[in-house]
Amino acid sequence: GALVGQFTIGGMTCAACVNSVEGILRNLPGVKRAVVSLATSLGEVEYDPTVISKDDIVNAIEDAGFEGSLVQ
Ligand code: 9UX
Repeated sequence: GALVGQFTIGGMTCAACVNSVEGILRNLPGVKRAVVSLATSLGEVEYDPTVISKDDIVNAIEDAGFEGSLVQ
């Protein structure tokens, strides 16, 4: 089944950054839901682990120009 991962997303400075990161995450294959907060620099992503990994999600955040890391 789907898992939920929490990620820190550094480098977001305005609401458009949030929309951009959410759009990137939601367009990834295997991602079902993504919610990003500017106030906390956190993103919550519901994903299918048979399609995409946590590392893939971190890499997508990085490729978009932000600093992504996994929250344990
Ligand atoms: Mo706002 Mo974010 O002008 O990459 S869109 S800083």
